[in-house]
Amino acid sequence: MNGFASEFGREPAGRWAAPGRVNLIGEHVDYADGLCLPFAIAQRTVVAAADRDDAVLRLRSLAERGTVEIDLDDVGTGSPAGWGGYAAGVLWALRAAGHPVRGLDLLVTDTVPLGAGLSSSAALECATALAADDLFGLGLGGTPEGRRQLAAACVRAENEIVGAATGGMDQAAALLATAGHALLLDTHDGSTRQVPFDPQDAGLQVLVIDTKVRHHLADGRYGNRRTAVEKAAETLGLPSLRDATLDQLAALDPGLARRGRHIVTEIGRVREAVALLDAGLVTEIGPLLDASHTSLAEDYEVSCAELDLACATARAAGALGARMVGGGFGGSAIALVPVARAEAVERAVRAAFEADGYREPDFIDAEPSPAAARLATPGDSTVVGLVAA
Ligand code: GAF
Repeated sequence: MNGFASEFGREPAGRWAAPGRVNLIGEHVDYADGLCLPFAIAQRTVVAAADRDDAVLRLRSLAERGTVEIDLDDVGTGSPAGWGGYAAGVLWALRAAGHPVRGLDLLVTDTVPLGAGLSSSAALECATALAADDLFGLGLGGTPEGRRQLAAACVRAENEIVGAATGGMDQAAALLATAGHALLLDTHDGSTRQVPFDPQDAGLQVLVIDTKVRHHLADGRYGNRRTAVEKAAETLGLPSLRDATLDQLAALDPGLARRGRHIVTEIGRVREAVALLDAGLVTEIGPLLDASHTSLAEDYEVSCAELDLACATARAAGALGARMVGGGFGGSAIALVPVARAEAVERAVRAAFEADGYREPDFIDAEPSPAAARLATPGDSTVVGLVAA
């Protein structure tokens, strides 16, 4: 990575990259003991890093995120504010877990589009965690169990330092996914299983449609949904809504019942999708994606007009199924598209957005890719950017 030496006056000790993710299905259930099925994408956030003898974190970004410098002893809720909280929070959480972590000089290159619902924040956290793991000899990055501990530190950073009440799906995907698979994550016990998922092999493509509508997970709307489902579970006297029945939900006030219905039906759809993928029936998951979107839009109310338009247009132009991904209120949708129809779908979505006066969307071909790793050489080609539409 050029620029590290000019920023910090020395060479980096190495570079670490963590992927963004697309969640195939199982949205807004990772904080409700649910099941989700994300996969890592080829788009990555890269950090070049060198360790320091003191407890200072110096952070620079080649993208628009600016500069942060903080003593790790000063890291706390909301400090540092903004994007620096993700990286500083990870080092803070590792220290809090008893690991011998010191300061870092860190130069960040973002290639996961920011705020697009593809987990750019988790990518930054996980790349930082892996750099710290290597540079301070924590020995966690080499095993799934160790990576789970790194993921837990990343989640603490996001929950306690950044103040976003997110679940752990994104960090698990970034640290535990494998190429050619989706990661079945059971957030009840943190267990994972690699589920074969190779859209190309089935003549399909997972087309990401970035609406360019930006959102922030700490803006209150995401946390509000989490609070609602926790309240619903508490009202029913259940540890979570995971095993609630639709009959039980009917006893709740109608607003809470709708939120709960999303959780219960979405977990069911994940189970169905996994059964289809295990049986090699990738082309048959489309209706589950559509149903997931409807549930997120109507029961959970986390979609928006641009996401709804992207999904409806993609379906009409030949997608087998389409849904919003991530936290919602903007960001991206995915469409499962026969490769031969991909261009037509892109054209149709672009035209529909133009007709409605929306910003021009971006498109990415999302391929199930490997988890976070140290990069071997300066010219490593795993670093890719958003495909210009
Ligand atoms: C965001 C959160 F970070 C995840 O934990 C998850 O809840 C997701 O929204 C919705 O499924 O990406």
